Amino acid sequence: MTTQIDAGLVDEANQQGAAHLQADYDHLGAVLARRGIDIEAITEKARDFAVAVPSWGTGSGGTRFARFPGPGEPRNVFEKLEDCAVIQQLVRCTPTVSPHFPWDWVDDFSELRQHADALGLGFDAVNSNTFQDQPGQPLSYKYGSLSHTDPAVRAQAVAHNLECIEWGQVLGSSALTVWVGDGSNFPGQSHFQYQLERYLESARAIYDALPADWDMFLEHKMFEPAFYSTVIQDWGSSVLCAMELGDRARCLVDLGHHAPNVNIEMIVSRLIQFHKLAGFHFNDSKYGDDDLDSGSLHPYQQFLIFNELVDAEQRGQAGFNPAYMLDQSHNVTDPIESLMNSAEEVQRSYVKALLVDREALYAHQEANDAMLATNTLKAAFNLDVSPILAQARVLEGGAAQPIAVYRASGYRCAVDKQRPSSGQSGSGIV
Ligand code: PSV
Ligand code: MN
Ligand code: MN
Repeated sequence: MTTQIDAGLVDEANQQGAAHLQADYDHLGAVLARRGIDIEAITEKARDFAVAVPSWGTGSGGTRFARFPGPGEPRNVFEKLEDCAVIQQLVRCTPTVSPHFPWDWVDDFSELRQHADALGLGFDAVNSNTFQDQPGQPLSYKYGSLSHTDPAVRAQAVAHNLECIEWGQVLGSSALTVWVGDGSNFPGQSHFQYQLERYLESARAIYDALPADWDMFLEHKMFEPAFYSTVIQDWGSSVLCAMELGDRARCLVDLGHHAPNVNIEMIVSRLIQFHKLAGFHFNDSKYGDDDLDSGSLHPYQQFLIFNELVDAEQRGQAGFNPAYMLDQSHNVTDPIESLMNSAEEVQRSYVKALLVDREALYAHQEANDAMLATNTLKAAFNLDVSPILAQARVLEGGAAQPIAVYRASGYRCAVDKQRPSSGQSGSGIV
C-alpha cells in the first residue's frame, strides 16, 4: 500500500509526544476505573469506529455567492482519493469514501477501484445527482427530477440512479443515497400529493432495480434549492416513502437538514425503533444546511445522537447497522484538516456515549429523577476523551496529532505544485 505522508514523520511525532500521551491516558484510565469502566475496552471500540469521507468534501465547497479555491485542490476523483488516503493515514477511522456521480464519473471504474485499493481505501454509499443539469444532458431538472411532471424527465433521473448503482457495484459499494432537490418555490406551483406520487413511482423503479445486497438511503432536507416546499422535506415524508418502498429503503439523516432546534436525537430514536435508520451525513450548522465542520457548534447535540446510537448498539437492536458519513463544505479551512478534525469529533461523540452509565440512566428514568438522569449524560459528555482517541490512532498506525503532522509534512504545498489550477470554479463541488 502506498502511503501519502512519510511514515517516519508520523512515528517521530508520535514518539515525541508518547510520554505525555501515556501520562494523560493513564490518568484518564484511573478516572474511568473509579467509574467501573475499563479504558482498554473503550479504546478497542474507538479503534473499530469508522466514518466515511465524502469525495466532494476534499475541495473547497463555496456558496451560491462564490467559491474560493485553495491551493492544490484535487482536480479529479483520483486526486480526491489521494487526499482521502492522507486523512485515513493520519486519523485511521476513515477507511472508506462516499463518491458522488457524475462528479466522480470515470471511463473505467475498475481502474478507480484499483487506485483506491492501492491507497488502502474502500467505497461507502454512492450518491446520485439529479439536482443539477450536467453538460450534454438532454432534459433539464429545473422543475424537478424524480417527481417531475414530465415522464421523460423522470425516466432520465431514474436511469441516472440505475447507472450509479452499476458504477457503485464495480467499486464494491452496496448502497445508493438519493437526495433530490425537487419541490416548489411558490404556493400553488405544485400539487403536493401528485408530486409525491410521481416521486414514489420513480423511487420504486430504482428500488426494484437494487442488487440483492444493496440498500437505498432516502435523504430528506427541509429546503434549498426549493424554498417553498420540498418533496422529501423531513423524516416524516422520508419514512413514509421508505415504508412504501420496502425493508431495504431507509432514512438517511443529514444533521443540517432540519429546522433549527428540531430534536434530531429523538428522530434518530424513532428511526431506530422502526428499523428505518439508514445512517448519517454528519456536519454542523447554526442556521440551515450550513455544512460546517462536525461538532464545531453543537457537540452536545452530536453526543446526544450518539447516546441513542450506543443505546441501540448495547441493547442489541436487531438489524442495527447505520452508515456513518461526513457531508461538509469547507470554505475557510484546508479540507483535509477539516475532514480529519471532523472525523475525530464524530469519533469523540461515539466514545463519550460509550461512557454513559446506562444502568444508572435507566434507573433514574424509571424513578423520574430528571436531575440525576441528565447529570448521568453530562458526566460522560464532560470527560475529555482525547487521550483515548489519540491512543486509538497511534495503535492503528496513525498520528496522535494529525493536523500537526499533516502541516509538518508539507503535503498541501507539494500537491499544489503537481496540480496546477484548472482555473474553473465548478470542480464538481457544490
Ligand atoms: C444536499 O444538501 C446534500 O446534503 C446531499 O447529501 C448532497 O448529496 C450533498 O449535500 C451534495 O453537496
Ligand atoms: Mn447530505
Ligand atoms: Mn446538505
